[in-house]
Amino acid sequence: MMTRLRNKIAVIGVFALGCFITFVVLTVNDVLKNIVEDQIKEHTKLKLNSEALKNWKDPPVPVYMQFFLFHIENSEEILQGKQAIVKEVGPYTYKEHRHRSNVTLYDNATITSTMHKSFVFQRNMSVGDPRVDHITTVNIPFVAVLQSLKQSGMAQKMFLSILFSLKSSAMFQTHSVEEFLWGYEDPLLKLGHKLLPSVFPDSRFGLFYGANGTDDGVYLCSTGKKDYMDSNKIITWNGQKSLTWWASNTSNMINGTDGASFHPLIKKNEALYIFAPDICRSLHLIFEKDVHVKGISAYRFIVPKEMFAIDYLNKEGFCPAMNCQLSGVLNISICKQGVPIFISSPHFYGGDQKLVRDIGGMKPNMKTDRTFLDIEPMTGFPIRAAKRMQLNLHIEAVDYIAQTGRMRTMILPVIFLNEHAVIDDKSAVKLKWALQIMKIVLYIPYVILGAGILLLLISLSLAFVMCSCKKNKEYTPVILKVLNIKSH
Ligand SMILES: *[C@@H]1O[C@H](CO)[C@@H](O)[C@H](O)[C@H]1NC(C)=O
Ligand SMILES: *[C@@H]1O[C@H](CO)[C@@H](O)[C@H](O)[C@H]1NC(C)=O
Ligand SMILES: *[C@@H]1O[C@H](CO)[C@@H](O)[C@H](O)[C@H]1NC(C)=O
Ligand SMILES: CC(=O)N[C@H]1CO[C@H](CO)[C@@H](O)[C@@H]1O
Repeated sequence: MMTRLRNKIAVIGVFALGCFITFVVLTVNDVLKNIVEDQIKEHTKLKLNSEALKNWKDPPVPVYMQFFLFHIENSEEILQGKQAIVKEVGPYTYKEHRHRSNVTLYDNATITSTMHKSFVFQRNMSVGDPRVDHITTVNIPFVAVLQSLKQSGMAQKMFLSILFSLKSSAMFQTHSVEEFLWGYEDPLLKLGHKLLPSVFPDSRFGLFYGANGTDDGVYLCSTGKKDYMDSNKIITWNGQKSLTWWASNTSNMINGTDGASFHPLIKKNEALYIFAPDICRSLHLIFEKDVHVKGISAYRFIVPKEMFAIDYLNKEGFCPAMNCQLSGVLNISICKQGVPIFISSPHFYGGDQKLVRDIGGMKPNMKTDRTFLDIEPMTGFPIRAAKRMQLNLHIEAVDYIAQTGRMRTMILPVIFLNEHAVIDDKSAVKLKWALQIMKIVLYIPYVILGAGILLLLISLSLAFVMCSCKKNKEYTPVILKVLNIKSH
């Protein structure tokens, strides 16, 4: 009887030891962690016929673009030198349909493609009908032409001023929201196009003119085959088209694809970089807090408040080219054919108070004005994002151009965008499952360790019981009954 018990104790002890050895092997060599990482790698790599490639071509996550326009309430007074007063009108919401085509995979772990976006109006998510609603705003083609003749002589300017009035081109103009966004024929551009087609390639103008259904050039990305950390990373991007200045690719920050160099295993103390062609370079984001989106835990990364601050821009090397002067705005005229465009956060959030004070009707708000990205840290999947940016025009009076009156020099807000996306329910469920499985897999060593400890305790108590049985043969301890070992 005692030998049988001793054998059982030995067997249990061996199992316990086995558990400890397995635990050590699994944890020291990170075996399971590597398996999980391999799985993530497999799923993020872009390769022929993979689901990753399919989702990359036609991202399943719905993206919405919202436009908020600044209607100028006192254009006559502005020309007399008064402060500008604006009224925010919006949102006008469009669903973005994204599709990549001309996809070619190369042997050197790169892929080229073009990204097409089309915008479909969503009446139920908008304040009104963009064909009906009209707004008054600064005449951008006019400002562009003014800018180009700043250095001209008095006679030329006076002549042009007369020409402008013949063409009834004024500093401020009223258009429907649809025209303003998607294009209208401008009399000045039409004339320019007739006379100098090389300088004026088009007679139409709109902030997003030509952006619907077209692509914004060829992206060359890494497939992640060599180093999965590079999956989807943009290597080059070209073909910034001339008149679609602001419109071109505002963001691709959702779902890790070419907007960003996202990679798995995101850390809170490391900045993320997002490719942002509209400001001619990449943006960096920093960790803010933990958030939950559709049951998935994520890290929120935000554009630092000082994003457009002078010290920051200086440090990042923007300043010499972009001529920084005020905190909170970035002069991007250098990448917009010299048109004096300045970008900022909506309502100059986080910028110099002077910017806000100069314009009547600006109310910065942290909640609605900040750009953020919620990202699942283990896989690096972006699960919610909002990109918010405001476009402003630097305007000033020009001598001998009657249309500019006695206007103050100012940075006048024109429009702000809120491009946002949240993971769709189907992908959220899929991702949640994958994360659960990964977590369970990563817990396996600890379960094994727990089992080892339990078995060790059992064998120790059996050994203890065995010793006491030797002393007292009359007594049958409960544990022996349980294990069905008879002491007689
Ligand atoms: C890979 O090959 C393509 C096509 O031959 C080429 O355009 C690209 O520059 C190459 N990429 C790298 C990173 O060498
Ligand atoms: C963009 O193009 C799509 C399809 O070609 C069309 O349905 C949509 O109305 C267009 N959007 C705008 C803003 O013109
Ligand atoms: C904006 O920058 C350009 C050069 O990139 C410069 O010529 C221009 O004067 C700047 N505008 C202002 C208002 O600072
Ligand atoms: C979160 C999400 O939508 N995930 C998809 C993003 O794209 C990758 C491929 O790059 C897919 O595998 C995911 O399902």
